[in-house]
Parts: sequence; structure tokens; C-alpha cells
Amino acid sequence: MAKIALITGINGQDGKYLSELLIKKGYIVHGIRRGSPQADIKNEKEIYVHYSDLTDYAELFKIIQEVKPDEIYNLAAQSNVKVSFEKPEYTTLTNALVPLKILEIIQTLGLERKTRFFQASTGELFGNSQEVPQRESTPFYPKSPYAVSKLYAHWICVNYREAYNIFACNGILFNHESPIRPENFVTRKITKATVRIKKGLQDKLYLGNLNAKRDWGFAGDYVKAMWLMLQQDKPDDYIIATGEAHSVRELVEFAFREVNIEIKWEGKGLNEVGKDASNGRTLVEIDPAFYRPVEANLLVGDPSKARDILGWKPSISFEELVRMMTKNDMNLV
Ligand code: F7E
Repeated sequence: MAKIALITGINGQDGKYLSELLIKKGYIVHGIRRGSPQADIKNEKEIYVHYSDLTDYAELFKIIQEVKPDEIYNLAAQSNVKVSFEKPEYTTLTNALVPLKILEIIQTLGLERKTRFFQASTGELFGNSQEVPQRESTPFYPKSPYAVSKLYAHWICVNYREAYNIFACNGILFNHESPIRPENFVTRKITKATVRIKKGLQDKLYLGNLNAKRDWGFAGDYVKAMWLMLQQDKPDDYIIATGEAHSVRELVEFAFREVNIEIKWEGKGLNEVGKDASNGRTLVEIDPAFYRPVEANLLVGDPSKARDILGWKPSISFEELVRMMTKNDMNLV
């Protein structure tokens, strides 16, 4: 019999990649999203879409009671770190309490033996951590309301696993991107801007902290790890990352190179600019509006445990990822 999966955040980047993967594997896929039934999403015909706000407990209860999924993937979140400083309470309600509600519903409905639960945890939990690269054993030190909300989600998942024997797993996901990444994340903001600048549709790209280093992988690889975690004999938590760190500055250089522009940096701090090396035109400037009140400087994960136990490894390098995204934006613009 086909397995049944329920995905929250079905219309987000990861929801789209994961639903495609599960449909290929023969799953019956249900998804939850906000909005109204008139809105359209890719794959809609193959997915049973439930339109619901996840903060509505009664509705969430009814959906899980009706679907009785074999696997639940909690991918819905207020996932933007910068926005979490402006909307800390909303971020907490969505990111921390929704996984708690799902775990409570699994238990209340007596689905502990049937339903396996995946929680999209995050490399942001490590925030200010001094250990590089970060492992499953590295102490957490969250640096944003987003990361603090995800810390609660992470631990409630561990707690319900230990207390009630629920098959619950945290995927500690480092940054993962794709051509469908929204523009309020730095990768897509940069790839789209380089293409628009190249085509004369935009003058400059304004960015915040160029020195932050992140571990950027391909979302299509990361959803495979989510699925693998739920197929094991035992539930556990795994870091999903590439193991390679790059700065935002390098990301800018790589993306411009894809459109044959070499960037030369001049100045310091807020006055630093990125110029087209061939003609001296300023293409990148700093706008302090994109700075965060505090942030993690260097996040890079060690995916050895996922490699050894899940047999998972990333298939796409940083350079290939930037190329894939820039090429896609070239076709779109
Ligand atoms: O920022 C810097 C910014 O917003 C990356 C989410 O998926 O991954 C993501 O969180 C870096 C940061 O992602 C701009 O300060 C500079 O250092 O693309 P981002 P994020 O905050 O790392 C983690 C693992 C998650 O769990 C999250 O849900 O880029 N940066 N200038 C900028 N960032 C943005 N967005 N815009 C800028 O102009």
C-alpha cells in the first residue's frame, strides 16, 4: 500500500522539492498551506492540498485525524532571520508551537506507532558557537528570535521522542538554496540582481554584512536527507550541510563571474563598494538596513554522521549552485 505523507509549508521551497521526491517514490502526498483554494501551486493535481493556518489547532487536529499520515514533515516556518527581529512573537508562535501541536496531536490520536515526524531544525541554532565546523554535539547558542524559536522546536521534538516514543527526527539543516529560493534570502537576491544589472534593468545591488560566512547547499539534496531520516530503524538528529563555508562577499564574486563581470572591492565597512573591474562602475553598495542587530559570523556544518548512517552526501557544489541559480534567473529575466 502506498505510504501517506503530510507536509506543512507545501508551497515553500522545501515543500516543493520534497513533494516532488515523495510523489516519485509513490507516496500519496497531502500538504498544508495558507491562503485560499483559488491559489495555484505546481504539482497541485498530484497533491491533496489543505488550506489552513497552522496556528489553528482544531483544524490541524482534524487534518491529521482524517489523513492519518505515515510521515509528517514540518517544513512550515517564519524562516527569515532578519524578519524574526521585527516579528519575534509571530515567529515563535509559528516556529515553536506548531511542532509542539503536531506532536501533541500524534499522541492524542494514539498515532505514536504509525506516524513518523520530521522537524526542520536549523544550523542557526549554533549561532555564536565557538566550534568549527559544528557537529551534533556542539553546544547551541542561538543569536536571533528565529533561532531561539527553533531551539524550542528542536528540544520539544527530542523530548517527545524520549517521553512518548514518538519516531521524531530533527534535521539540523544549514542554508539550502535553489532557483525557487525567494529573494528575501541573500543567494537569490544576489543571483537575480547580477542578471538584472548585466541586462541593464538594475543599477546597483545593496547588501548588509558581506563578511558573514555560511554553508550553502542545494535544497534538492536536503529533502532527500529528510526522507532518509524517517526510513531508519531508530529516530535521531542529523546535521545536513556541505562542510564548506563561503562569505557573502565570495557569493557576490561568484555570481557576477557567471555574467562575466569581475568584481573589485574598495573601501571599508559601510563605505565598502564592489566595482566592475573592467570600467570602475560601482555595482555593489552597503545598506545598513540589511544588517541584523546581532548575527552568527561563521556557520558551517559537519555532515559526517548523515554520511555514515544515512549514506547521504550533497551532490552539488557551491559553484554549481550559484551557476544553477544565475542561469535560471537569466532565463526568467
Ligand atoms: O542570510 C547576510 C546575512 O537571509 C545569509 C534561512 O533559511 O538559513 C537561512 O538563514 C547571510 C546572513 O539566510 C544581506 O546577514 C548580507 O549572514 O540568506 P539569508 P540566513 O539568515 O543564513 C538558515 C540555516 C535558516 O534556518 C533560515 O531559515 O547573508 N546578508 N546582506 C544578507 N542577507 C539577506 N537576506 N539580505 C541581504 O541583503
